[in-house]
Amino acid sequence: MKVVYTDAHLGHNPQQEIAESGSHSPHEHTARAENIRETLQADATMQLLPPTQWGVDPINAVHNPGLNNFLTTAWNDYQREVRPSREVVPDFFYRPSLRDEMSQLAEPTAANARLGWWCFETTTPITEGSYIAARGAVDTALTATQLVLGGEKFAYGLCRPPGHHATTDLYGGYCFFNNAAIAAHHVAATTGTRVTVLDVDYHHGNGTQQIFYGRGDVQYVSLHGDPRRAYPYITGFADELGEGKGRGSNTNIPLAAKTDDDRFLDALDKACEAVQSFGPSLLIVSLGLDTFITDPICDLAVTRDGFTRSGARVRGLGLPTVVLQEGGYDLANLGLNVQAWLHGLEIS
Ligand code: OKP
Ligand code: ZN
Repeated sequence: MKVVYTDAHLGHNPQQEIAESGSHSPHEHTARAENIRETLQADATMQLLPPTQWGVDPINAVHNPGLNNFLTTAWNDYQREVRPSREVVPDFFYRPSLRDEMSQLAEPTAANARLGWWCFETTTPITEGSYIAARGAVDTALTATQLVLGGEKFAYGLCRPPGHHATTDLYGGYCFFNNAAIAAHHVAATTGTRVTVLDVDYHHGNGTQQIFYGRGDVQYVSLHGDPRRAYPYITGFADELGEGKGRGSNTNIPLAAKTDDDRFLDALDKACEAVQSFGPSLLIVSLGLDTFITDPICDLAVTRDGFTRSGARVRGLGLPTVVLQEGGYDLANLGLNVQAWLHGLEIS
């Protein structure tokens, strides 16, 4: 299988994560992607190649162009205008109800205010090279997608930072640009055919759901920790089915804590049935390995064998498939888990 990778991700190099009323070393860090790269590089069935450059148009086709515009200079603006800091995190969030009964504002001009305008939470620091890294992840997703459009049955994009929490207007949840949504829109827009994003990360892809919620040409199907207990809390409920033209093209399958291989595969069966009835021409998998039994921030109980079985189940759909990296935080097992999933897809 072709594996798209760029070392541009190394530029996004946070050393802290502000969460749970404190600060700790970040769960989402450079070693994650390096561990995956090393494992796949040592695998004779995998061929690494760099992404090509796609520019900002595919990003601005999905996101508010103001988001890219902001991220381009956010780190530098903050250094100059607020204070020198290797990592930049908002300390004020614009919430529209602050101005209930009043007209809503346009984007503010102060660097600190713009941070809280474009970001929804505190765990996604901007470092000096974060923008370059985020662009590299989008290029990686689009290059892997192009390989599949060009006739490869499967391709894997080693995207870092991940993408599925980024909405039309907002970054957060370790995500700047929604790599999978940008790839899915690119396929729908350039081929005129239906596309599905199947999201098997532990966390609900609130961004991907939001971006396609009103569209009938891109389906979103997700398995995830029940938002009654799991981040991002505000989306991922089973009754969110899409709206307008998108009615029926959104499927959420929330999972109980300690869900094991057999129960996860049962849920994946249901997800695959939804994919089959939508009838896409191409599948994009948002691949998170944070459903793993020893993941440090999640509470499911999927094993490596469960990942191989998951890949094999997705192979059973018989669709050209682009696999894009999202989460997974058990560093010692991450590369091996990605490899197991991809072997299930390609070899089983
Ligand atoms: C990104 B991906 C909860 C902290 C949550 C953000 C998690 C982002 C996960 N106390 N921090 O979906 O793996
Ligand atoms: Zn996740």
